[in-house]
Amino acid sequence: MTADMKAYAKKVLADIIAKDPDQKEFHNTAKEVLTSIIPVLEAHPEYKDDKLLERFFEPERTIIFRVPWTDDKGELQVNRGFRVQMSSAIGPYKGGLRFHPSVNLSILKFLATEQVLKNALSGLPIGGGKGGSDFDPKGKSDGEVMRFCQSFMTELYRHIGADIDVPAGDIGVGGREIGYLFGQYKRIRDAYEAGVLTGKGLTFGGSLARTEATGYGLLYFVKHMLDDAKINIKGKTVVVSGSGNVATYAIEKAQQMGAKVVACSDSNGYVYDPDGIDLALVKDIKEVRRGRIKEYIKKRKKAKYTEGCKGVWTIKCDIALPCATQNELDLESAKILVKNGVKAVGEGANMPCTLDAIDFLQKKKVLFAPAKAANVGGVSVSALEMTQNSERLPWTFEEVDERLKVIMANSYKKAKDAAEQYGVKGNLLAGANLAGFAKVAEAMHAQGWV
Ligand code: NDP
Ligand code: 2IT
Repeated sequence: MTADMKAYAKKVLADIIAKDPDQKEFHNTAKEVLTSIIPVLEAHPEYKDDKLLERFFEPERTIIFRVPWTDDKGELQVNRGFRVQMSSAIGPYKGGLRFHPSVNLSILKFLATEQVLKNALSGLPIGGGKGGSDFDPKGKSDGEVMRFCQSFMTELYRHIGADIDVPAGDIGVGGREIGYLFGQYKRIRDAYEAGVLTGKGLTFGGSLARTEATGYGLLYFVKHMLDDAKINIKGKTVVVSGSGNVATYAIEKAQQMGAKVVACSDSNGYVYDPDGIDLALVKDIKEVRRGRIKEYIKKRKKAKYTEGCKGVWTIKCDIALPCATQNELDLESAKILVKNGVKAVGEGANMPCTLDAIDFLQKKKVLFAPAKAANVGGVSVSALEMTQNSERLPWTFEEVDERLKVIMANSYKKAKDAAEQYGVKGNLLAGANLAGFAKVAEAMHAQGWV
């Protein structure tokens, strides 16, 4: 039986690669998931007849569209827009929009697949999707971003809805972009359908604590993992990559928990501050002025800036939190972290560690918190935002934060228990894949061959 299901998974992976040979990021996700979930297939041989894996890795729908917009000089620009509606097995498609020049179908299929499993782990009724554009918001005026968002929504609106598909933010898409997207959606639909997007401003249906949710949730998860290993986070040295939404609130919660965060970065380079990162300064540079992290050293004399983001992992730390982007922590970086005595790695970004880096960290007994379980806080509070929109009642910050804590505790427990149940004790990545996949597969099986 084992050999049978292994052969089935292997064939599915080979077919995925043969069908779309250029989609490297998607192949990586498929490989990561397929190597973990064999025990679920063995427990359910009927899934093979269902062609469950073939269906799981084939998006229900992929939408690709033209996004023409006018820049401040009056010149026409043309970008490409995407929405990958991966799975509606357990709820409406749910997942962020990414605006970054690197965006392509492979990256979005990888992110959408991760989202399906992550959303299953959230315990909330949300399916999985992801979208975005190769538009680069960097250096664009507010007017240009607004016109881009309006054009993007002029196509996307027909594919989304509170019970259909609910986009939110991701890299390059924050409160400003969601505001512009919502305004255009409302204008086209001529109806106030607040639950169509999440991450909205607090004056028009947004949820308190959504901004903080991913970073805070990551720390709640990491703390459970450390507690189990009898490691106290207080006084520990932390390195965070990125300085965007996830990184900022990971730093904030780590500091509140008594850890010392000594570094953060952006796509140009990283800052090391031996006195601990001044978060108010980071927020002012990144959230208010939309500047570069390099500017940090103008105000903090002991801090040092280094060009290139990979070097951030050469800083000695107890806990490393990659919160920028995929594949940013590779085997070489993992080896340096281990040499420097790292005790735990928690993924805030989606798949920031390469597969060989994860393998190495796990072999060296470094505690490893996988993205799909550890960064589920963001999408979970998005789902709570949908709930508040449906009941037309806003909740307090404390109420949302309390629910977030419960969700993160459950996500940790589900990954841990599934790992134990299926004989891979301590491997939270395998546990997260097993728990997430088991739920989605059960729903797919129950709904027949669709
Ligand atoms: P932001 O756009 O707010 O921040 C992204 C940060 O990462 C910035 O500091 C950016 O630097 C840096 N970055 C982006 N691309 C690269 C790159 N190619 N190389 C190095 N650094 C890079 O995005 P978020 O904080 O929202 O997202 C960060 C990660 O977390 C992503 O992987 C996202 O998918 C994931 N995530 C986000 C959630 C959310 O709720 N927002 C939820 C769960 C996961 P620069 O300023 O130079 O662009
Ligand atoms: O990767 C993610 O989970 C997100 N970008 C958040 C998605 C959401 O719908 O809030």
